[in-house]
Amino acid sequence: MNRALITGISGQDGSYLAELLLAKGYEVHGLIRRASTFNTYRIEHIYQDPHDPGARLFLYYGDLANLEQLANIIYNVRPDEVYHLGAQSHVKVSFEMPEYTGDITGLGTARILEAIRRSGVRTRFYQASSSEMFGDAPAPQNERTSLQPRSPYAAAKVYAHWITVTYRESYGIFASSGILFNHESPRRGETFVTRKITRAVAAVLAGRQNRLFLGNLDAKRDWGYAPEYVEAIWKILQQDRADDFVIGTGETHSVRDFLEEAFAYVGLDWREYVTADPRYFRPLDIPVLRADASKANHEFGWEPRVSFGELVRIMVDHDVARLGLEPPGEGRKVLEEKRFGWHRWNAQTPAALESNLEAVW
Ligand code: NAP
Ligand code: G4F
Repeated sequence: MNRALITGISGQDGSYLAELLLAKGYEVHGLIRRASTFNTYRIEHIYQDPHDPGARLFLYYGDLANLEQLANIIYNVRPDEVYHLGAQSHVKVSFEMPEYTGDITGLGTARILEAIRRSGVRTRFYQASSSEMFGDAPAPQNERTSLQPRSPYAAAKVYAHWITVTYRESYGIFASSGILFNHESPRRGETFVTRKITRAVAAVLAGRQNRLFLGNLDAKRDWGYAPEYVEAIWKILQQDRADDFVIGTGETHSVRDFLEEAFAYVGLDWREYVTADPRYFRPLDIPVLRADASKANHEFGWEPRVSFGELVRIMVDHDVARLGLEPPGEGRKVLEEKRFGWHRWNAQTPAALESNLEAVW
């Protein structure tokens, strides 16, 4: 039985990856942070009592700020694969907390790699690199594009990316990076723009909200469907040699396009609800991200199956259903028809356990 350790298992990608690996027969170990409130709602539906002799999911308290603790976990678990997804992942927040972001998102990777090296455990390592690292570099961006970070988050990810390459080349560790473009889902954090919009669409329909405050509507992003991206993450660690891969759809859309698609899907006009708010603009933003994922396609046949319009419908359907209303249903149909196997509509985040906090970023 393969054994994997996932940092960031309570996040969007970590929760999908844990589901995928359990479906593949892995034993899955995950790092979670101690909090005074529940922060494990995304993995509640796959939780297993560790006393159960058949249990294959185990959770450990830990923090990316603490090398000794990470080294102990890696030494004791002795994973075959480490998926390092944990990070302070919000770009706007990184402008408010640059030092913390550098510590967790940047140095956190160095700590895990050093824990692997010191423990002497032979394991494959995955680094969650980001298209945000490309910054101003012209689109489409691929593995050879120069890195021109434009946020403290991006600068931290560039450090993490290069320290991964350094450990691969210095110590022969099988260390690979996935340079992933934006990927979204009903499990996306509520303060990222796509989820903020789809939650607002649902709240407007339910009569709970009549204003949506947003920042830069001109920014263009390459948005894909998160479960397909965790399939790519797994494939990256199954290659014969460690390497770096860009993952994205190759299409780009503006925040305005996303608004148009999401509100029109339920028969609303976004212009009647959206107001610009300076607090959501960043000191610097990236104008356009668009992936050239031809290397991943060539090396292991990865290609996205869910289109931009389908992604929007999946997310709106989920958020509408979450408020107890009947969704239009096209998104649900997409998931039923495309048959991911390991991931079905009814395995979405349990609505009742979701955070009720309003988006603040
Ligand atoms: P996410 O939902 O924000 O999840 C981040 C995870 O990291 C959460 O489980 C979080 O725990 C954990 N974490 C944060 N600080 C930590 C700390 N100090 N110690 C231990 N764990 C900590 O992010 P995601 O969207 O799943 O993304 C996964 C990774 O891919 C991140 O590294 C992100 O930067 C990167 N990435 C994401 C995208 C994207 O579009 N989603 C694109 C490119 C790269 P809590 O639940 O307790 O907060
Ligand atoms: O949804 P966002 O916050 O995602 P962003 O900044 O692109 O970062 C995400 O993708 C990266 C990959 O490229 C990841 F590495 C990172 O961890 C994260 O997952 O913002 C998208 C765009 C930005 O241009 C932002 O300025 O939407 C614009 N935007 C406009 N109004 C807003 C808002 N973003 C947020 N979060 N909130 C707004 O009200």
